[in-house]
Amino acid sequence: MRWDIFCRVIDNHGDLGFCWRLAAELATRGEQVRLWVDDARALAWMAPGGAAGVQVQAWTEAAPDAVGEFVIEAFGCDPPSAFVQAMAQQQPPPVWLNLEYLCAEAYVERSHGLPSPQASGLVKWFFYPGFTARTGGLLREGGLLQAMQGFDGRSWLEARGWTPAAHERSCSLFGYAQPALQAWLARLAQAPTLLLAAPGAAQQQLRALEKPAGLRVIELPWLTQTDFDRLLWSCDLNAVRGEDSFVRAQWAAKPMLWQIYPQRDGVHAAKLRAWLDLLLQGQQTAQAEEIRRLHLAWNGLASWPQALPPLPAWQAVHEAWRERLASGPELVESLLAFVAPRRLRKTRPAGPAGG
Ligand code: TRH
Repeated sequence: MRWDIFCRVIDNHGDLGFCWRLAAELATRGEQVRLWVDDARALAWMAPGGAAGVQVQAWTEAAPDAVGEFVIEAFGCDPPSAFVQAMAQQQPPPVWLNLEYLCAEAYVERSHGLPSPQASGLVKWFFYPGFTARTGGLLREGGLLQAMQGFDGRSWLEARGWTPAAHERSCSLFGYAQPALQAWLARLAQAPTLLLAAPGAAQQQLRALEKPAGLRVIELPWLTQTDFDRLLWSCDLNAVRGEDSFVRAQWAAKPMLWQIYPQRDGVHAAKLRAWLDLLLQGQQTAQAEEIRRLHLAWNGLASWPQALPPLPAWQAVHEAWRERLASGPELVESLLAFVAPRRLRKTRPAGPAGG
């Protein structure tokens, strides 16, 4: 089947990073994908080899020569109107999905799979990724968990010259600039640590900060998505951000800190708490509270604890969480199951209703 995926790069790299993974995974399962994107530059480092079955197309307002059986607009990005007109003229019309941002809040279960009738006569379906059985789930490529199991992280780091000394632990950092960074460096330096700083705002901020004794910093270049995953598998601790690296760190199941994308109206605080509630559900231990507090501190929502939770206990929380996630829905499988029965429906007659 042919899929058209639309992606607008709003800022940073998560919009394209997620859409690329989705496109590549659909193609791995034999689907043909056109990825329409308004700024594909980051693919040069994220996915320099491309993927068989995925065609990257520059976003255009021109009418398309053809429309696929399935159309995904990522994160409500509004496909061009000429494309939507072409969709409305196709019989049967394509199944059109708005694939939303990842969020752990309860509204996601209520909204997942709802139809939104459009003025064009088409129906747009809301499709939500998520962490629970009543959502679309998370992207998890076939073989991902097995690939991690046999992976020798130390050799991988060594081969790149990012070797932690025998007494050092390793921590990756991919983040936005933020006031809490200095406090995090102080907590990290309580034990000898090699900090592997990914490019971007946090790496730049780091340059100007005082490095406590016990902390060694290496600045990384942009890695391919595949290598970025391997970095997360290899480190003892991962600090990630946004949406896609956040998901990948959960699959890596090492102790992790999530820097949520900060929103001006502050709604990100509730989103962070909703995820922490799921992660720590049923865990009454002191470590669970420490993990919660650390996340709140990292996101500027609480004061800092004196020290980090012991890494083995922290890791056990994430291993248990990964197991729960792995028994839940996988995003591409959910998508395929969702669109199949909707494909042969006719458009509703064009009417005045908008949506
Ligand atoms: O870059 P992000 O902050 O992206 C997003 C966007 O800001 C988006 O608008 C916002 O809504 C969303 O966050 C919540 O973080 P994210 O989502 O982790 O995306 C980064 C991508 O870059 C991800 O696909 C991993 C990839 N990456 C690499 O491939 N190599 C690298 O070296 C690094 C550091 C990242």
